[in-house]
Amino acid sequence: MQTALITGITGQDGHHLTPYLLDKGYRVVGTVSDKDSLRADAFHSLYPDVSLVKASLNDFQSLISVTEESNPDEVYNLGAASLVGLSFSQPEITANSTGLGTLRILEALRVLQADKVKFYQASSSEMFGLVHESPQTELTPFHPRSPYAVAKTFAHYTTQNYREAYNMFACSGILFNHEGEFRRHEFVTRKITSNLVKIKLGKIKKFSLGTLTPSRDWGYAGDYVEAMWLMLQHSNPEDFVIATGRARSVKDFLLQAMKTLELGEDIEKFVDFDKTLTRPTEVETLVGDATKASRLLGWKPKTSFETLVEIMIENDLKIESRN
Ligand code: GDR
Repeated sequence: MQTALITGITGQDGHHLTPYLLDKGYRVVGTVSDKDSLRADAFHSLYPDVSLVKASLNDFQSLISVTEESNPDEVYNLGAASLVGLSFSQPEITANSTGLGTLRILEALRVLQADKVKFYQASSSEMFGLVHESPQTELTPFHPRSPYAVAKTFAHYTTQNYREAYNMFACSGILFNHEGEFRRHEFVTRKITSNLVKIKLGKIKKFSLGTLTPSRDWGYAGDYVEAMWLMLQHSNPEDFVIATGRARSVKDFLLQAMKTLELGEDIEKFVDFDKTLTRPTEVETLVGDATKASRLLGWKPKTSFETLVEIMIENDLKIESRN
């Protein structure tokens, strides 16, 4: 039986990757931090077969212990301080867990001479930032625009360096925005779907957003975790862009969600704008070219933009109708 160790398992991607790996017959071990006990309990009730172990990307010793004890075949480093906007007010916390955290877990694997372990790093399209070309590929230069993106870029290059210096099977998936029913409410897509559902049910009248103009390449998280696994089954450790190839603005997402809920097209009726929700340096448009993943891994996104919005709305309708 293969063992997978997942850092940050209680996050969105952990919720999708865990059942995917359990279905394939893996033993799954996940790290949770001390502060996460509520999320850990909720996760445990969904997946009682998963072992949850206390460990932190900020604590090298805990990473040594969890790696030694779980003896994994594959490590998925999904843990990070993942809120881009928040990273501007918490740059050091972000650099520590998102950047140095990756270094610590790679170093734990190196020190333990776990050189047969395959390592997946959750890299981010945010690294492209102020884009040098469109669409972005594995060869597009990085130009990070937030403390979060700077930390992810450090982690990306660290993964590449451990691959080259120590011959480790270490690779990065450069994932563009991926959303779904497990998305946290702080991210714009979930903020939109959950608040529009509350409006539909008569619980609130309006909500606030920062800006409608940025565009993102939005896919479904359930499709993207398959790409993570495929990367670790590939013959060589390489980096891959994972994206749908289509950019839509925050406004497009909002209008699609309003359409799904039959709320019309009058945005101002439901949305206020709040400057404090904007970022000092914004990333205007990201759109990825996943040709390499399609060619070498046979990976393609399966879920359309419209279906993604529907999945999120239906999930929020279920939750909000219960409360
Ligand atoms: P992002 O996701 O920064 O792309 O990073 P987010 O949903 O936070 O923002 C997307 C775009 O929407 C704009 N926006 C707002 N964002 C939030 N959160 N709240 C608002 O009120 C709001 N109004 C407008 C943002 O400015 C931005 O342009 C996500 C995360 O999952 C990262 O961890 C991951 O690495 C990348 O995607 C790929």
